[in-house]
This record gives sequence, structure tokens and C-alpha cells, in this order.
Amino acid sequence: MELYGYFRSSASHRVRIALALKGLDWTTVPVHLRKNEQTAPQYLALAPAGLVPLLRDRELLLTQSLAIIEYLEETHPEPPLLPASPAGRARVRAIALDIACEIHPLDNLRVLRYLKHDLGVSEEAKDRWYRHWVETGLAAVERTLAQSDQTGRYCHGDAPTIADCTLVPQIFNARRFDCRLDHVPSVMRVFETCMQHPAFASTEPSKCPDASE
Ligand SMILES: N[C@@H](CCC(=O)N[C@@H](CS)C(=O)NCC(=O)O)C(=O)O
Repeated sequence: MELYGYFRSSASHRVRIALALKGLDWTTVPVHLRKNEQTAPQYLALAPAGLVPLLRDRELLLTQSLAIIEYLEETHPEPPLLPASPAGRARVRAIALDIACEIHPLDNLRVLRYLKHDLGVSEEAKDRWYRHWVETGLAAVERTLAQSDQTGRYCHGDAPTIADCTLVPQIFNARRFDCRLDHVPSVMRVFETCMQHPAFASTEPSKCPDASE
């Protein structure tokens, strides 16, 4: 399999974690977002939305990180990244979506560029926007984790799930942009647990073949 992505992309990071958790091999195909390689015609021919990640599995081209992870889950069921019960699966997917839909899109590169270059928002205001959505979004995840006895060492129970694949990249991202994290102790406890796991430790941005800067 080939994973088209960018070392700092949270969505690419989610898929790297899932591939590693499942013990699968993949080749990295770097798509440099700062150089706008995601909007090059050759890339748009593969990924029409112009976003990373893209996973190529033989002749199959897959986009959207959570759809890719669910594809991996269905084609390589072991170890499972979703719980067995429908209710557990719904909870895990909800946590993943609380991050992937409610936090991440607001702080995407193209959104920040639009704020700055088209709307004339200052650098300082742009950073405030960024931190606001990360900090309030993670506070919601914190309540979800803290209020439920289904939270274990990981977001759901004592094994990693799709929720953890989504949470860990968001924390790397939050740290990079100096977001507050002292208000989310359960989130950070789960993050630290994840980072003890080789699949999480080996796929962090600095370990990627295209890591730079
Ligand atoms: N919902 C998509 C989000 C993909 C996405 O937004 N990727 C970002 C990097 S994390 C990207 O390609 N951004 C390019 C840009 O904003 O121009 C997914 O989960 O795959």
C-alpha cells in the first residue's frame, strides 16, 4: 500500500497509526502541503478533493482518513479498532468525529490561509481562532472521557480504537500551536498511554520519512 500524506497532517497521521496498529506495511508518498502539492493536477487526478491522505491499495484509491481506517478495519480485522458492540462502536465513532468533524476542519491549512489572505485577519487573530477551536473542542472530548465508565486506559476500554487514532494527532497539533492542555487531564492521560504503544510512537510526525523543518 502507498500512503500519500504529509508528516504534519493530522489526517495522514491517523491512517499511519491505524496501519501500524494492524501491523501492515506501507510506502510513504510525500505530498508537501506548504508547497501546495495537494492542488497539483497530478494529485487532483487521484484525490479530487485535494486533501491528504490518500491510500492506494493496488488499483484502489481511497480518501478521507476515517473511511480509510474503516476500510482497513474491514479488510484486516485483527486487531480490531472498533469494539464488538453496536453501542461501543457508536461511542468510538462519536469521539473520533468530535475531533475529525468538530475541531480539525476549522483549523485546516486552507481555512487558515483564507482567514489570513482573503479576509485579512491578522496573524494574532488567526492564532486565537486556531487555539479557540482546539481548546473548546478538546474540552468537549474531555467531558466525554471523564463522564463515562467506558473510558479505560484508552478512549474506550483498554485497547486502542479509531478514537485514539484520531485523538493522538490532534494533541501533536495542539502542542505545535501552543494550545492550552491543562484543562483536559483525561485526554492527556489517554494520549500518554497511547504514546507508550509502539504503533503510536513509531508513527509520530518526527519519525516520518518526509519530516523536515
Ligand atoms: N476529513 C479529511 C480531512 C483531510 C484534510 O483536511 N487534510 C489536510 C491535512 S490534515 C489537507 O490536506 N489540507 C490541505 C489544505 O488545507 O490545503 C480526512 O479526514 O481525511
